[in-house]
Formats: sequence, structure tokens, C-alpha cells
Amino acid sequence: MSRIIIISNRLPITIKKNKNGLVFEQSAGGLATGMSTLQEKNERLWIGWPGIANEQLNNGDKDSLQTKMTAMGYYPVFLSQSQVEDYYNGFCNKTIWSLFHCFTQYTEYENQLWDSYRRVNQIFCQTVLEIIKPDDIIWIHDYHLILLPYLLRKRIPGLTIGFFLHIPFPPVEIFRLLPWRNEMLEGVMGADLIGFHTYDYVRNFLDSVLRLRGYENRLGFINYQNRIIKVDSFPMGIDFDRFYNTSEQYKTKKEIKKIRDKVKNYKVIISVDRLDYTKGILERLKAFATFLEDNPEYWEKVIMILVAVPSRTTVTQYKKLKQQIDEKIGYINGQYGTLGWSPIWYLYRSLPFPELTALYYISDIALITPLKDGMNLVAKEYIATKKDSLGILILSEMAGAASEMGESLIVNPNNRTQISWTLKYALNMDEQEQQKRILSLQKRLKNYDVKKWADDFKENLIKIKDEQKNLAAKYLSPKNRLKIIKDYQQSFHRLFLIDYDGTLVPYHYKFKQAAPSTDVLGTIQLLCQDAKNRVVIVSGREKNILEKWFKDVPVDLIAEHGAWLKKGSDNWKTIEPLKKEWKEQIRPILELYTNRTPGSFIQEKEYSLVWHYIKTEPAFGRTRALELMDSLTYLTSNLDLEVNHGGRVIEIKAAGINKGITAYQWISEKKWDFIMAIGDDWTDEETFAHLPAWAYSIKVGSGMSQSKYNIHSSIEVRSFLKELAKKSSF
Ligand code: GDG
Repeated sequence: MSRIIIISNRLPITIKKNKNGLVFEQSAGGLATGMSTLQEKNERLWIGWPGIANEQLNNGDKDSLQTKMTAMGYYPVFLSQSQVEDYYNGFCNKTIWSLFHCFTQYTEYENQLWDSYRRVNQIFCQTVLEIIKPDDIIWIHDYHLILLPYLLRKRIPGLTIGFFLHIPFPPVEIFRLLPWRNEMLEGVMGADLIGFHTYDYVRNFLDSVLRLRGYENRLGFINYQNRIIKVDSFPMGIDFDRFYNTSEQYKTKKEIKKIRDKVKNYKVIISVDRLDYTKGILERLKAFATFLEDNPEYWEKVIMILVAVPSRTTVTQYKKLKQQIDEKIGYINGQYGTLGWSPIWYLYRSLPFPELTALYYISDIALITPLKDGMNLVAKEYIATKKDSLGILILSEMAGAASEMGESLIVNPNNRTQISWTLKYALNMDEQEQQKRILSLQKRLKNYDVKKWADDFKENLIKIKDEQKNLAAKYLSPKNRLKIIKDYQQSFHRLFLIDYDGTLVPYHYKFKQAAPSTDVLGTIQLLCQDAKNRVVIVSGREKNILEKWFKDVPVDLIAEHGAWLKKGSDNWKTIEPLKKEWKEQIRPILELYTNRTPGSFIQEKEYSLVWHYIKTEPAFGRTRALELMDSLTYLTSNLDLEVNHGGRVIEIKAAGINKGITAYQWISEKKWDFIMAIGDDWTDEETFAHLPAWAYSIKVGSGMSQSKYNIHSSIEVRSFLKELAKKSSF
């Protein structure tokens, strides 16, 4: 069984040094729980910084630390004080954190910080290489280590690497501001599986990969350097049972009683976050002030308990924000408070777990309104503690959690009026309604808890690795080439079904009206010299072009993806009388999209219409194409048409025609003893699907296919066909 290696900036354990030596403090965060579940099935090791700088450790400390930690399943990465400063406080928090949360005004672009980030990622890489084995499963966490997948891949190409980003991935317009954006994308694309909390972040990432690096994806799969990468969303869950059962724990019960005595009959609104500008604390306070202003009847009836956990306290932005929050709270309490009542109870510290969950349990409302948040676990934890108490979650639409928690009251964190009346609405919500919402949310949180999340990610990682292996195994090896050549030599009736664009010539020729080169024609000519060979060019091109290009070689032709066929010197014909009246209905919609999409154009074939967007700005073209697909699905629902989207084209044609059906005219013609079909895209899959099981099918490129083999390029196709032709015995 492979080991799981977790790598994160910080270990879930902190080392401190006092006069008695090194002290270990274990932290029980959600991630640690998720990771512990993996341990039940695989041996697990966690690599990260233990939270103490090199300067505080002598060599003896380091050795004893390493020994003790290894016994606990941890392995330390040692960093100096200045590295922590420039890499963590610097590049991680002043560059990536702010930019990825779309706070461009706070983002710093300093070469020195970037150099440190690169250097620390290299240190992580070296440390990881000290202890990993090639069959380990590596799971890298978060924005601190974006370059690590690539660095490890370079050293051990076959390694299984997963990467999960815990914060949002910004839209490409924001991401592209980063001077080191390409290095960052290539860094993360060293992974086999890349995970995000929500589909929005997946889409943003795929957009950046397309627009900045030029790689297309198909349903989240990217073909990158002869490797398939999967990009998907895995919304992180919480340790549901721990929160659900907390109110029955002795310590929590004690806290519940204590807090209830203190809050008396007040309605309690809870607000819990790290003190961070992304969390919208200041905006929340302003919204609460609006609520108090608009609803004096709630004075002396409602309190907000605001827990702000100190975070990144040395960074200027955070210091400034702390001061602004302190002032705002002072202002609100001064403005609305009375002798016996302060509207805001402020705790600037981290609370022990029983106290935190007791607060969740007793509070009537959780007001969680980040301006931008990868997920926000507090929202999930709040709902989970409601075993036998009630409460309402008011949640910002900018939190990743909002996409899964539709039963909460969703608000815009900048809209004070909306938050004010949502508070009022929540304060008046009847118990039955609250119960209904809680139960429905809890069901989902229980189903996809942090353990399920971790397992799901790991299983997907193993699956994509297996797919890669299957694909690698399908590459036409020298041994398989010899086998095919032998079969070729021993056969008498051979059929070749060969696609043109992307197969005989490189894919980009598709957009030129370039005639086949002498090498292409020479290759086909060579094959045709052997009377035992029957060669069919199976293309999406128009029939007249194909006929012109191949007039000097004795091949058969299939044009327009199977709409037309031509055997020897016969005339062109269709398999069945095809309809084309539908074109009049569909053309106007294509024209509309062409006008709205600069660079796109319509190609009219006899039995199909094609909308091309190869010359359009990639992401824009894709968005338009998806819209067009939507409209076409609706429009063609009662016409007997087939709409296909692929390779930056949308093709509409009469249903029931494809390369495979037409190719079958040849396949079924006689008893062949050798059949080979070669193609590069989805239209050729139809040909592969119509072949007998023993035939040879070859896909050009590294995409997934039902073909028996894959081959790298059209150059390799031509060289293999020539090699075969030369083995003919006349
Ligand atoms: C990042 C992303 C993403 C808070 N106060 C106390 C306390 N906490 C615990 C909560 C919760 C955790 O801290 C905070 O998690 P969040 O998800 O809310 O936010 P970030 O720290 O910003 O986390 C975020 C997350 O990573 C996971 O991927 O959801 O979007 O920004 O678990 O319970 N714990 C204790 N006392 C406190 O006072 N004991």
C-alpha cells in the first residue's frame, strides 16, 4: 500500500522553546482531522514547517526534533527567520493572499519576495526528496507551495502529485497582473490532480491556463506535456460529528451554561473570523450599525459577540485594520449603548474549542459576511453544532460555502441595507422554518464531511494516475510496431482508414487551405502501390477539395464527416438522401453569433454548417460557443440534427451521419485480414467504434480515446505508414 505524504506550509503541531527545552503543541484543525482519516487506510507522513525559526534551534535541537517528530508522523522543514519573513509574511501574504482574494490595492510585486518564495519552495522540494519513495502519493496544500508540484515532477517524473488550493483562484483579469503568473501556472500544473473548493475557481483557473498558456481543457482534463491533468472542485467539509456532538461534552455544557447566564435574554448574533481584511469585519460592523439605526426597537434586546482571532499581526494592513475595527466597535458601543447594555461584545483572541462551540450553540444568528473567502468553515461549523438548538446562518455570497449552503440567508457583504433587513427577517423567523433549514443543511454537511472530502480527493488522484498509466501503456511501442508490421506482412486484404487534419498533417493545417505536401502524398502513394492495400481518406473537409488534392493517388474518399463518399472512379454519393432544408433555420442564429464574436466565421458544407472560433480570443470564443451550444440544443430539439462541439468548432449536421457509419461501407465490404484506422479527434472515435475488435486503431496525441494505441504526432504517423509500405512484398 502506498504511503500518503501531506505537505503544507505549517505542520499541525507547533514547537516552542522554553527553559526546559522544546515543547510540542498539537493543533486539532479541520485539515488535520481530514488527513487523519487517510491514515486509516495508508501509512501517512506530514511534511511542513514546525513554526520555529532556525535561529532558535541548535544542531542538537534539530536532531532531537527530527527524531521525535518522525515518531509522530511529522517531518520538519527548517526555515530561517528571514525566509519566514520574506516568503510567508512577504510573498504569501502580501502578494498571493491579497491578489487571489482580488484585493489588488494591497498587492505588492517585489522581486525579493518572489525570490524568497521560489527558494523556500525549493527547500521544501529538497526536504521532501530526502524521504519520499517513487510510489508515494503526494498531497500538497495551498498557496504557499504552488511551485512545489513542478519542482517535484522535474526530479521524479512518475510521481503521483495532488494539489489543493484552500483560497479562491481569481478571474484571469486579476491573476494576469502577477509578473510571475506563468511560473505559478506551470508550477501547479506539475500536479496530476488540481483541486479547488468551488466550480467558480475551477473555471477561473482553466481560463487562465487557456488564455495565458494556451492549453484547452475538455471537462476539466488538460493534455499537458504528454500527461493528462484533472482539475476539479472538492468543497472541503468539516469534522461534522465533533461539532454535532459538542453540546453533550462536559466542558462545552459548562460553557453553554456560563454564557447563557451572561447573555440573559438578549438575542445573540455571533461573528467569528481571523482578523483579516478579506473577512469583511469592518463592513459587517457598519451593517450592524445600520441595523441598530433602522430598528431602535431592538436596542437592549440584541447583542453581537464578535470574535476576532489575531492573525498576521506584523503585516501593516492587518495592524491598520485592527485599529479601524477597535475604533468602529468603540463608536457603535458609544453611540447606541446604554448603562446596562453594549451592543457589541468584542473578544480579540482565539477561544478554546468548548467555548467557541458553546457560542455557536447558544447564538440565534451567525453573521458571516466575508468580502471574499475560499470556503469559510465557520459557517459550516455553526450549523453543525445545532443538534438541539436553533439558529439562522446569514452568509455572504462571496464565500465558497454559499454555493453549497443555499438554505442559509445569502447576502451581499457590501449591501448594508440588505444585511440590516436580513437581520430583522432572521430575528423574526419562526422555529419550524429554522429547523427545516438546519436539518437540510446538516444532511449535506454530514454526507460530505472532511473525511469524505479527503477520501474523495485521494481516490480521484489515484484514478487520474491510473488513466495516465493506461494512456502511457497505449503508446505505440517498438514491440507493438513490430507486431503490426508482422501482421501486415502476413495479410492479403488490407484496409486503411486515415483521417487528414491532425493525422496526416498537423492540426493547425485545418485552418489553412494548404494542399498536402509531397511527403504526405508520397506516403499515401507508397501505401497504394501494393495492390493488397485499400486506402480511404476519412475527412471532415469538403468533397471538392479532397478530390482535387488526392486526384493523383488511387485512394477512396469520405468527405464532410461521412456525408459523402467516393469509391475509386465512381461519382460522389451519399449513404441515404440527406436533408438540408434545416440549414435555413439554423444559419441566422450562426450569423448572429458571428456578428457578436469578432474573428469567428461560418463554413457552409453541403450537409452541415460549421461555426469556427479558432481566430477568436480563446476564453471569449469559448464563452460564446457555450452560449451558442445552449441555443442550438433548444433550437434543434425537434429537428433531426446532431450538434457537435470540439476543436474550436461547432458543427451542425443531419443526425445519423458520421465517419464511422460511412467507413462501415468499406469495413463490411469484404473479409479483410488487416484493418488500420488512424485519427486525432472525436469524429474519428466514430470510426474506431465501428471497427472489429481485432483491428488496429491509433489515436494521434495524448487525449483519451477508445483506440488501441496512441502515437505522438502526424510526423510519426507518416513515418510508420512508410515503414509499413516498405514491408510490402510484391
Ligand atoms: C482558509 C481559507 C477555507 C476560528 N476562531 C477560532 C477558531 N477558529 C477556527 C474555526 C475554523 C477555522 O478557524 C477558520 O476557518 P475558515 O475556513 O473560516 O477560514 P481561514 O482560516 O481563512 O481558512 C478558507 C479554509 O482555509 C479551509 O480550506 O475555508 O476560505 O481562507 O475551523 O473553527 N478555533 C478556535 N478558537 C477560535 O477562536 N479553537
